[in-house]
Amino acid sequence: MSHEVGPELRARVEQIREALDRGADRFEPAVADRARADLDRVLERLDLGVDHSVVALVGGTGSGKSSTFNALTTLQFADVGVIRPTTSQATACVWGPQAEKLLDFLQVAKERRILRESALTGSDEADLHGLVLLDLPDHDSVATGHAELVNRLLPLIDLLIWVVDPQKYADNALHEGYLRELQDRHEAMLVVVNQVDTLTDAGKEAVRVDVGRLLAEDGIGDVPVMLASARTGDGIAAVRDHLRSVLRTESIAARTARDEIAAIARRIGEGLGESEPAIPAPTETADSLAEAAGVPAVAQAIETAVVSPTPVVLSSVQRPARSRIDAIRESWLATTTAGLPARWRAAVVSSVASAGDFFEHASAALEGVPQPSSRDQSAARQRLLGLIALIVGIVAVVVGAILLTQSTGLGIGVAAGGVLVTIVGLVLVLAARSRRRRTAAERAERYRRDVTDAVARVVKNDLDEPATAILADHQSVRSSVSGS
Ligand SMILES: Nc1nc2c(ncn2[C@@H]2O[C@H](COP(=O)(O)OP(=O)(O)OP(=O)(O)O)[C@@H](O)[C@H]2O)c(=O)[nH]1
Ligand SMILES: [Mg+2]
Repeated sequence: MSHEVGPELRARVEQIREALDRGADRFEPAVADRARADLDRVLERLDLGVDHSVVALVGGTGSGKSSTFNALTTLQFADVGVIRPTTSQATACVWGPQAEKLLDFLQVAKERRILRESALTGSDEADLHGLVLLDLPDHDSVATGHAELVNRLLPLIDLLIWVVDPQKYADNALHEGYLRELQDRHEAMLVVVNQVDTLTDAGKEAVRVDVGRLLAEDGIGDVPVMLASARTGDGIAAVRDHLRSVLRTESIAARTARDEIAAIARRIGEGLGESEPAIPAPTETADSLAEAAGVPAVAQAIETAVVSPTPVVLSSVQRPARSRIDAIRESWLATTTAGLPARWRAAVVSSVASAGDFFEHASAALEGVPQPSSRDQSAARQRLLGLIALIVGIVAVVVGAILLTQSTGLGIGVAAGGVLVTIVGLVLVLAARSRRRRTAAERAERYRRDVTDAVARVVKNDLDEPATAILADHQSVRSSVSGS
């Protein structure tokens, strides 16, 4: 195998476990419990090691499984005998890292294990790194006395090599009962017709065709057939090539674990939203609240009052209607929980301030903003000054006019002065007016802003922050579960 996937899959299991912990009761307890149990099972599988590919030699007694095992391993480890059946317990050869747990699980006796690729043996075996080759007892012995082994082995088999003998393959039922379970996985099978040294060239071809026919009759005609002789070594290299090709893909155990993890993640994912809903901007909500409390009207009244040259008494801000504040909170919740599954929605709802508390806090914030003064004192002073100047100026003009009719030389001067003072007075009055307008607009605006800020703080504390924490959990859980 090109790289070890065991640690990667283990990390993925941990990642999902942490997501379950973090999501806690926001997952359906039954779903979470099942996921945890499934993850435990995957871990057990991973504990066996998934970075080995398991290849088993099976077949009728005397077909040459043990001989083929020895030819493939270039060791004389498996017993080859004349007394049938010879092999009564499984024998294993391991290339690369030890596979002790796996072999324990398969109940291969310690003394029936051999490590092929080690520091001492040459690197010519490195191409089979990660392979576990098993020599099994014959079909009949397996069927009668090794049911447990078969049950444990079948899900772990990456390649099943049927070793058949050219004389007996037809009655050696290629379709033995326990092998039938593997029929869905044609790609994981190979038929080796052994002992071809006993055949003529024509005989070899005839056997190949006949075995192919039998396989086709069984509906597994795509299973490759190879001819070999464990005795002469003929065709063994081709079998080894096939083993190498098996090693190029992930082991079935790894793929199964990966599929199981994906299925677990998918089931958990059903309890999550596809994304996190966007929380409305606090100022937006604050604006709605201010509006519900009649703040725009109050601001308008402030503006009108300040603009007015005569004093106006402002009415104080009214408490908003509870129903309107509740409605704003509800609509905020609807937006903030949109698309979330029920449990996450409930988590958001219970994290935020209750309707009663929110109403109290929002009302207090509204009432807490002081209303500005409705008078602009300096503009009033300026206006008064202007009015006095106007009166003085007009009086001067009148006096000047009277003096003029009496041909007094002073008349021109007084009248001219009067006009000047009148103009100054007019300018002062007009300037005072525009100053009041400016002040009015500023005060109304500041009041609106202060109210919005105060209410926005309530929205942030009561709604925004608690909900943000839940949505952050959701996001983190979601990305852990999806493995991104
Ligand atoms: N001529 C010839 N004989 C072979 C070949 N392979 C194995 N044999 C002989 O066939 C007999 C059985 O070989 P084994 O390897 O023990 O067969 P097995 O399938 O392991 O048999 P069991 O363990 O009883 O199931 C032995 O006498 C081998 O010497 C071969 O390629 N050519
Ligand atoms: Mg044998």
